[in-house]
Amino acid sequence: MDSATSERAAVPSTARPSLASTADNGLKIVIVGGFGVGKTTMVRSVSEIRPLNTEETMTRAGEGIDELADLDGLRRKTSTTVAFDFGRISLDARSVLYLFGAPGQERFWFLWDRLFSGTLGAVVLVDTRRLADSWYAIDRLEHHGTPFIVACNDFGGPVHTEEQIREALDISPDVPLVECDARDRSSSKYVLITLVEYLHGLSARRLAEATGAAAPETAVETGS
Ligand SMILES: Nc1nc2c(ncn2[C@@H]2O[C@H](COP(=O)(O)OP(=O)(O)OP(=O)(O)O)[C@@H](O)[C@H]2O)c(=O)[nH]1
Ligand SMILES: [Mg+2]
Repeated sequence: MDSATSERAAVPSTARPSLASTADNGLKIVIVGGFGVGKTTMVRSVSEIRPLNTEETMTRAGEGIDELADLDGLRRKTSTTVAFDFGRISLDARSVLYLFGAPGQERFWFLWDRLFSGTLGAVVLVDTRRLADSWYAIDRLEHHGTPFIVACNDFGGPVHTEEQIREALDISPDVPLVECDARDRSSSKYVLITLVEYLHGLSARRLAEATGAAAPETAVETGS
């Protein structure tokens, strides 16, 4: 692999805000999902540092996914993630998310289990035209006991009801399900905030169960 650096960085390379000294709450978040659902796009759109991407030109090893080239949004896709994407976003003065975008092609799935190590939560990015492509991601997250939310990326596909999507993905009613446009920073940020609030709620509930106390309401500040 000759380059691990994004050629299409979300921010100019000169704009690299240093981490606030008050940031003492670092959370590792993984963005997973099937081939070409927009994982790299989401890391790029939301990262406040120039994201690390490990994109390589798709080769014959991509055979078997060629039929996807007819789908809107994937026609011009010529590269694929071969290791992972990395980015960072500060949610508030204390909370920083370290974002890892997983590779989507099946031949790189062996990397996922390593990527999940130390992960507090995950976003399962979904193209609603290809819901079954997300099954493996959900299966692995459940295997690892990693909490996740589902974000339906807007490829202009057929509109499904929330119930239809939940049923197709076989996810519990507790798992947040949101819509997004991975190309849009504020939309991607909303997805991440939804995940962090979900994680806060889960840990508050676990603490309350352990101590017998009522779980407090939790919310994350949303600076732009
Ligand atoms: N229409 C539309 N296109 C999108 C959206 N998000 C991403 N795309 C396009 O979809 C294609 C695939 O996006 P990627 O970010 O490379 O997807 P990926 O999940 O990282 O792909 P792999 O790493 O190869 O699995 C790109 O051409 C994007 O420009 C979206 O919300 N809407
Ligand atoms: Mg990618």
